[in-house]
Amino acid sequence: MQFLKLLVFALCVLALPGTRAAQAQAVLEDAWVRALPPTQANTAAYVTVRNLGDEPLSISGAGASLAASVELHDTVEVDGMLRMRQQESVTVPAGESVVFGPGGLHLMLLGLERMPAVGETLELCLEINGAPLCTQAETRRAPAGSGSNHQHHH
Ligand SMILES: [Cu+2]
Repeated sequence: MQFLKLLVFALCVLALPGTRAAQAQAVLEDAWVRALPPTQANTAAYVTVRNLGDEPLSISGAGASLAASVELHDTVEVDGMLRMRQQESVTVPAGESVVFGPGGLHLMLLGLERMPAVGETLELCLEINGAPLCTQAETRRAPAGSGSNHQHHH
């Protein structure tokens, strides 16, 4: 009888829909912000989003300290030119990871109050299944050869 109660309890917890369950599934790793010259008003941030659960996660927005807004961008090649395309949302399949990194998907920090200094940490938040999940992102210079000349024109 005791076992049955426990089982029912466990099933109820597992069945909790939506936000809290989704949050527990998502892990943000290796977040960083690209340092650019202080004259730039925009920059990019990168992070790896791991989905530990067995349901897909949907990233539908983002925010960061110092930035007026943050957009989800992908980088696509059009006629030999790299262009950025805004994404409405990014899906992280069950049990997989999505990497926001130089030359691919990235988080576009727009309208910065000021460019963060190398070593400075910003709070970076992703909206995952409708609820914010935040991490600390350190500002770094992009490693050589990782598309550091890639300019963000819109
Ligand atoms: Cu961009």
